[in-house]
Amino acid sequence: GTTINLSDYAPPSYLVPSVALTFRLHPNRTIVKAVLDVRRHPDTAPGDELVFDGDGIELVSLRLNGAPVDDVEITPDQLRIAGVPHEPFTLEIETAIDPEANLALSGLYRSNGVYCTQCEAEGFRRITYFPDRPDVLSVYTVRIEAPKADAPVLLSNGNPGAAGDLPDGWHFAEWHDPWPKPSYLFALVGGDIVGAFDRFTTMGGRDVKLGVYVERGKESRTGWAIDSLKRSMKWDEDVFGREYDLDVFNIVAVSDFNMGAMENKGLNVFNDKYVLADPTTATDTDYANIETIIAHEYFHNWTGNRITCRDWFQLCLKEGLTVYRDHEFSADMRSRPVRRIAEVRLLKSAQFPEDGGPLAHPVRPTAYREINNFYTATVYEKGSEVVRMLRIVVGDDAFRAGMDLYFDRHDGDAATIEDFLACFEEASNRPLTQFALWYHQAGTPQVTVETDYDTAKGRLTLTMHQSVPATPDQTDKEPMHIPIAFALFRPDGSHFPIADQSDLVKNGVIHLTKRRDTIIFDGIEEQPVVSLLRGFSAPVTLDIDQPETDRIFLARHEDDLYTRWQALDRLATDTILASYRQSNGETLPASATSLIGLYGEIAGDETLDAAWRALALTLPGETTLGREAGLNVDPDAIHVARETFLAAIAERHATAFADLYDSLLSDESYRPDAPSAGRRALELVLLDYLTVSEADGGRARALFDRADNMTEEAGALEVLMLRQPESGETATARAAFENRHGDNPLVMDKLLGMIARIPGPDAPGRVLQAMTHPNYIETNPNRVRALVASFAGANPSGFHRPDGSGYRLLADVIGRVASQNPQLGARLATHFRSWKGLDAARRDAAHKTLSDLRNMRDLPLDVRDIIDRTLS
Ligand code: HT7
Ligand code: ZN
Repeated sequence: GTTINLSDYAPPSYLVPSVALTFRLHPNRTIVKAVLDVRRHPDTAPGDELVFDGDGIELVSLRLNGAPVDDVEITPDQLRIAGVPHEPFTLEIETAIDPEANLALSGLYRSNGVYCTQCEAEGFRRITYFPDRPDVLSVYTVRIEAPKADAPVLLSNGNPGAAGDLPDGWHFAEWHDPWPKPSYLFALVGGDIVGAFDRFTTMGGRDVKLGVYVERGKESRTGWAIDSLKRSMKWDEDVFGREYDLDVFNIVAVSDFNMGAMENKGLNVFNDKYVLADPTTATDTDYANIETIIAHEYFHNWTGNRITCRDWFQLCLKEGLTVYRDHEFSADMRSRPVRRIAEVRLLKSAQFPEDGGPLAHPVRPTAYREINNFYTATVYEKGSEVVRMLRIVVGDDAFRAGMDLYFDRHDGDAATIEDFLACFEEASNRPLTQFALWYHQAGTPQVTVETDYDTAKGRLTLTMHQSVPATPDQTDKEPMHIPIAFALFRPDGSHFPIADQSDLVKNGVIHLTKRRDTIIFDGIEEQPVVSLLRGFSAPVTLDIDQPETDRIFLARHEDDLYTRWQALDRLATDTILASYRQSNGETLPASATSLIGLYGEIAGDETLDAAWRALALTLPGETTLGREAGLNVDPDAIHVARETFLAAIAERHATAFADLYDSLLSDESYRPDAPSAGRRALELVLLDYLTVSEADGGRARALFDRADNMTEEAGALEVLMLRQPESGETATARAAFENRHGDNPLVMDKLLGMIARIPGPDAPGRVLQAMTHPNYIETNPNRVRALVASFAGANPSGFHRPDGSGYRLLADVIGRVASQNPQLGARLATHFRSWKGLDAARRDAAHKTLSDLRNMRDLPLDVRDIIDRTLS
């Protein structure tokens, strides 16, 4: 495949101001008639040849201004017409496509008998020939025809128009979207689906009809999605002043989907995992995910749809910004520190390893071979962190003014990161040239800090140094603008007041802009405890020379709860890694004692939010520990080290944890709100500790039996499965679970995930065994992700077997999946990304498997691109 470079960007030669599409739906031969109003771009000088994108479609007929076209060339990925007029003209293109055979889930496909589309990034060209790029914006009018029995519901973007019956049991529906949009936002749905409806009145008084459509029989599980949607619409008005702009807003849940959801204008299409919820089938985590993803897609209506991207290099313009917006929404709906902890955990477990490995790329990349491989944690999660930092750098007021300016100035545009940043430069009246490096330089910056306190002078000196590691194609890095929020604590837990120091220290933030800098604080009359990177103010790794007692102090007294968690997490990480280094994880360092005591204090502190306590008691994950362990990592020893520490906490606090656990059990009926979810989270974390030292898993079994909701039912089963995979209690509970939920694939996915996460040498065998289960269907991405991605991504000791069996298993699945669904295959292949950090045996095994994969014939470009970069 060829490489696409940002530097080669040129505006499109032809524009398509309006499109009329007619679909005659058929499972194997859907006919698409496109009538395009085409004109030359006013600022370019195209030749007389018109070149449109296409992918795997059959051209049935072609007319230009009503006449057949002679001089046309069709290649596998293009339609070329020579000698087109200079004046505006009409193209009528008729194509035929096979939705049933479309297992790539891109373009028009069928999911459980429901016709649906997925056009981002380059799926529209699988429907008709078109300039399938985000800077070509068109007004769409759509007519859908289908047999009424197969597809009683026919949906597309925008507002509904005429609808009615046709001969032979067919019917039609028309839709018109007045807002010009790029082709990637086009959507169509047709099927025997059922809608649940509600209304929302916008701040400007527009009455909007809301619909959530699901497969027949699932309509009782739509309530939470609608509730989340209404809260999202209100929040975007209140916080960003953004109002909805159509008469209807529809969401459709489908069961086969490559990602979480898609923000098509007025017609969001969702993976049903992120719509369907009721207390007996969805966990608290499912409820929280649905809330945030519904919000995310809704927020795209302004950040993505009204203002779209000029080209795919600008993907973070809509994704990073929209993730930032959904983070803020969730923080307002729930507990801000608890949400922040979840965000940082995800960033560190998914984005940091990406940024530190062979797949590293800037938030705004400059080259790609396959754009689908750039929907990454870096573009999304780090992209969101960059917006968060931007707000710190310009301040709250200028941030809001900059956003207002952006919405105002670029409404209707296909914009760039430069356009976005210019709005904040103007609103804050300061240059953001150095700040912009966050978009351009890959790699996680490292900040090291030396502290010096002079008692006689009452002076604290911080010497800070930053460096950005080399990443693929970027060796020499410039120093970045790193905002480091901080506080200086007195021994009694109060703060030393901090005066601003021009641009260096402002509002409790150190702005590190040089490679090395020294910051002096005077008037500090006693030795302070320094708290840095409060709220995780920048996505960096921080290394500070700080005594253990100061770290414990922060884990006990930091009054920002996110930052208190961060201090605790750091202590736990250092303790586990010390044990790993000193004894392969068999014994704990002496310093562990006071930290172990602290876990007891925190667990029992009723003044703290239960959700926060649950996170505080959750030890750092093995993936993050492995990354922090450096090179030549042995994931088995990491697993042992974490378990050793966990068991020591469990043993020390056995009685207190048991009493607390008993006090948390509740007879109230299930509610999905944050406080009740927090109570359950704490209960389940404690259950895990208590089960470590139990012989029979009786407590978990008892919770499993009494549970009236999926959070406790699946939580108890997971404790049993992971702690006692071979016990009789586990077998009985698992059989009961399958019996109860065997007909619900989304619930069975939870079981597949548990099987995949059982640690240790037997993991590959167990996963292979689970693949023979009738529920495991390899054309459905949710099934594959639940089993195989959980195994490769969330079970380091099970996946990284030194004999290579885990790698071969993954490679075999990739081989099978890739030919049907290249995007899914490529995503699975990213689980090899950290292979260079492993010990020699594992490295050799991974290298061999990757080389074999690369040699596979007919490997699609998506997968080849990942493998090539991973090996380089
Ligand atoms: N903007 C959406 C991205 C997406 C996607 C990309 C490639 C292939 C399939 C896809 N489905 C959805 C999702 C979002 O970020 O909101
Ligand atoms: Zn998005």
